[in-house]
Amino acid sequence: MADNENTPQRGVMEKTRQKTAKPSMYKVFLLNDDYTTMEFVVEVLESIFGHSKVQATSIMLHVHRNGKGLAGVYTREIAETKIARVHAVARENGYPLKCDMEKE
Ligand code: TYC
Repeated sequence: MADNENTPQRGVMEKTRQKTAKPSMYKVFLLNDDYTTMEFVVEVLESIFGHSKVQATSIMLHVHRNGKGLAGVYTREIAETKIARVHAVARENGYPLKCDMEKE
């Protein structure tokens, strides 16, 4: 009895540690194609991934030359939403631009 009254904090500590576990992170990649314009890819990297014009141009050229490039790293839900936005804006503009994601 006395022992129980003196140690209620243990369970609280364990639960707190479980809830602060870091979420898995996902890399979002942009894929090259022959039809999407360089200007459009730069706009996507600025508007959806928050890169500066200089960063966006550098990433776009990397994708153009290497086939694939890292646009950003996010939690699963944010990564999925960014990919859906890229695909939606690309289709609206008649481009085949594609993204994929990979668990870090
Ligand atoms: N290869 C495209 C062109 O020459 C440009 C491009 C770059 C397309 C990056 C997609 O993810 C991409 N117009």
